[in-house]
Amino acid sequence: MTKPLARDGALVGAMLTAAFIAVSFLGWTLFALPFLPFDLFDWIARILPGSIATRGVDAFVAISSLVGGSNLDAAAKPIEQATAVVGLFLAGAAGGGMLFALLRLTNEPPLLPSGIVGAMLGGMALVIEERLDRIATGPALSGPWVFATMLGWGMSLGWAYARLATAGPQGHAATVREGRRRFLIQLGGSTLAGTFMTTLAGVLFGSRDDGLGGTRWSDTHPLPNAGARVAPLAGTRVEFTPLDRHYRVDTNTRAPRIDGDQWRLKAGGLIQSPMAFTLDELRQHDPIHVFATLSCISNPPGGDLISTTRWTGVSLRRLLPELILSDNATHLRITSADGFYEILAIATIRSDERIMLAYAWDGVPLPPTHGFPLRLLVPDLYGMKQPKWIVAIDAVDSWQPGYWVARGWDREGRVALASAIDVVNIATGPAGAKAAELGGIAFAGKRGVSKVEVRVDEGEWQSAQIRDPLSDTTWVLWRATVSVPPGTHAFSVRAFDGEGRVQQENFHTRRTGA
Ligand SMILES: Nc1nc2c(c(=O)[nH]1)N[C@H]1C(S)=C(S)[C@@H](COP(=O)(O)O)O[C@H]1N2
Ligand SMILES: [Mo]
Repeated sequence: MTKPLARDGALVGAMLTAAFIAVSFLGWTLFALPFLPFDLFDWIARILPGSIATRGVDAFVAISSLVGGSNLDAAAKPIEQATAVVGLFLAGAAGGGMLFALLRLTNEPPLLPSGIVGAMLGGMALVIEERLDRIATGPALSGPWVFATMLGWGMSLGWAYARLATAGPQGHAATVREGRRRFLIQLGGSTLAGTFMTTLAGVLFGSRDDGLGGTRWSDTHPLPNAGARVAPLAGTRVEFTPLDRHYRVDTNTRAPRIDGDQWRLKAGGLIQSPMAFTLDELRQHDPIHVFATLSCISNPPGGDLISTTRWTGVSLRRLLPELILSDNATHLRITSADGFYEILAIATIRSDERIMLAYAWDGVPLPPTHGFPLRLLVPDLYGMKQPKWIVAIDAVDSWQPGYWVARGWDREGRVALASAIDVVNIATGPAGAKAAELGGIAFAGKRGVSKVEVRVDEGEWQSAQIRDPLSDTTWVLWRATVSVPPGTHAFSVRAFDGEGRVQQENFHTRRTGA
């Protein structure tokens, strides 16, 4: 018997891993079973040392802007998901090679050792899924499914090894090679067809519910700045972001799914006695509504990781008395279902009634991707400080770094002055004179934007008109008209905040000509 090569193992591993991914995909889309490629990726992202994790985020933002231009948001998750799938595929090919190398060392029937390897990998997969809380919160068969698919992967490799070892009449090198070639082609053909069919079935029959049902508040109400004097220049991004276009950033290739009936907000730590709130109990408090712009600290100048909507929830300041805090409590530690957490000073909560536990946006419940059932909203801070999928609040007696702060990001997370040019239109007037119309946004958190200026190339800064914002915690839309000589120019923008400070860095520049 001539033993199959490690190289054959890599090839078989690639084929069977593709099939494995497709079958897992089907289980996920049809039955919400754990999807190992994504979960493995999320787990690795979580355990990586902070410096590598933050560099990874920067790399993903850079790749997303290469692929999506200023439509970072649309590109980001698919790129992350593709990386997860391709990564597991490559690992599967390498694993197949290693398994064949291992099988070559023994003369045992390959099914037993490959079954043991499959079972070991299945056990590791179970531990990872358990860490991510996917087994307990998933459907009943989540654990057996993860284990069985992994075991199946290992044993099919053993089976393929046995088939290759006995391909063709023994002893004739040429016929053995021919027999192996035929087997590999057959296996390749059937795994390819199987992968294609299961993926297609998953795409066709999987539920695609984005959880944004119901009548939106904005469908039936005028926006608070409906009477604003300055109209947005056509081509400027939408002032009130449609919910399905609100950017999304989190450390999960797929969002945690929480059962709203089972869910409780647990309060503990330095409070009189532990408490638990149901969603309905939170909804029974007088709601507050805040128009706020949320931005990711990783949003590059001109990027779309920034959005604006109307948030609804319970003001944390009004909820504090119910918790009956101990005298030494100084901060709240807010924990999410995905292991994310942030620390918020109680003094900060007392200083701003708009800080809320939000359960709705634009009049409809939060969807799973944006934090269902409950998230924190702090109007002046970057998204990194605002946990989604909140499960617990604990009063503590000292500041601690939050999830991203522990990984090296800004401690305070207050939004910096930001401005962007969304559109430049150049028109030729009488006598060949050219005028450029520009429009865009500027944001300074609750400091507000007092002035916006634009310039052409290295020319003088010229002031833009500012449209009344939706509230004093949202971005402003601005527009400007400037005259330009013929040719291509670099248009830049800068903003001033309500305290008169001017933006010093991260200028957005667009180069265009006519
Ligand atoms: N639980 C949890 N909350 C989270 C995150 C996360 O990874 N996990 N990411 C934060 C970051 S970095 C941002 S920018 C905002 C984005 O909120 P959005 O996806 O609703 O726009 O969520 C924040 N809340
Ligand atoms: Mo973020």
